[in-house]
Amino acid sequence: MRTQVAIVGAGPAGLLLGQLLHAHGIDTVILERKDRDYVLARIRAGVLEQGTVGLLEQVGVAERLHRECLVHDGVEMAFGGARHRIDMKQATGGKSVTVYGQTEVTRDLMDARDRLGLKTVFEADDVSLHDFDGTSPKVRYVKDGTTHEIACDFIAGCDGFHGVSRQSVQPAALEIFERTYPFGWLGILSETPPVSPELIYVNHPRGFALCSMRSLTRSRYYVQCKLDDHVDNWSDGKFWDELKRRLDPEAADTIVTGPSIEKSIAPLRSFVAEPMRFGRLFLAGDAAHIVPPTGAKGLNLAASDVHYLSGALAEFYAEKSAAGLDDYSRRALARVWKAERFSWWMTSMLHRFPDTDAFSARIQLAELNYLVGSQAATAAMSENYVGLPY
Ligand code: RFL
Ligand code: PHB
Repeated sequence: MRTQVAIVGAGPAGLLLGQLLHAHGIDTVILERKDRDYVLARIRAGVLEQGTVGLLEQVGVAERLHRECLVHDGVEMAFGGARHRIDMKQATGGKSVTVYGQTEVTRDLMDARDRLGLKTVFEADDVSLHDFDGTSPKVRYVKDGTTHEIACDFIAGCDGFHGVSRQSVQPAALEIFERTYPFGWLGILSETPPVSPELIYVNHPRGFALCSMRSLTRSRYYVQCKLDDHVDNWSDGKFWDELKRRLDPEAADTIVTGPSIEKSIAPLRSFVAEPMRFGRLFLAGDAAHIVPPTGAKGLNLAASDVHYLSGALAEFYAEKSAAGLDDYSRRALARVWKAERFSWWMTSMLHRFPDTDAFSARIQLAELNYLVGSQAATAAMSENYVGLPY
């Protein structure tokens, strides 16, 4: 088999890259380790920047999004027993974010790929990357016990943090920047109306909490938990009790609880691997970098990476110029590091760390008071939250 760009991973990065390249007439094959239903069942991100929505519009897969999404012009920060609204739309001169689940984005992209008849191999085992130092890279995989080889011009490693692409690079060629956090997020999804029309980010002595949503009838809530905690320790009742204890009295009184339809624990990590290009292999999305979810940036960074990468590949094929490809890693990393900083800052301001003493707790409250009380601070947070320009 031959294709122009072999894409490893059918998450948002790989699927969106496939659509963007198709729009430029570039042929792709996507190899995905899991089956389709498994990929669609992963509950993850929920907040899209305008740039991400713009890319989905550009490739013609935003119709259902516009019908079903919720547009949010602000967020609330809760601390010291009260809630404070940040009017992001006002602070950014009219920008907002879109609440629409990653699951739905993935489904829309997969459906579009199917309609166009573009090739995706699900349950591709033992994917391996070869010869990306030269001009004729290859990707091998096993499907139903048979080994296949795809010859290609380029490989896009969109296979997430635990994928094979970054691991195929000589360790000496990579520089890793990493911070792990001493806590996780316990998240649940429930068929209940959201407690408030906008997201609530909570700093509380018992730990961080987040009230989010997927629709007007489906809520997503998180509480900070111990790193070694297990979902089996958390009955639905215990989760709701803990969440209520961290909310302001009004939210705690009005929240509608119900059975969870998903419950999981995610560790928090900041991670960047530099560079993002190795010969004819390009990394994009979580394969190259991880942010803690506090800033809602992971999926949006995957989208901005593939925006840069698709533009560079289109330029290569149309103009026989490698200038864009040569600049991909620098351009992508410049935006990645700003989102890393923002996500680290949100995480630091909102969570209880093992070494959060009385002084650090007061500093967090001062930071939050400054954030909600200063136009300059509100503007700085808002422009990052809605998404920095590409
Ligand atoms: P993905 O989504 O991990 O997809 C990678 C795909 O590659 C496949 N794969 C392989 N395929 C073939 N061969 C191999 N050897 C392979 N190894 C792996 C995998 O099966 C998978 O299908 O990476 P991608 O595309 O880069 O997308 C990144 C996003 O998924 C991620 O950054 C976000 O979910 C992060 N995130 C959030 N991002 C936001 O922008 N806004 C949010 O509100 C937000 N909330 C979150 C989040 C992540 C969370 N968790 C669970 C980590 C909330 C949570 C709780
Ligand atoms: C979510 O809805 O899952 C979500 C929203 C905002 C975040 C993280 C996760 O910062």
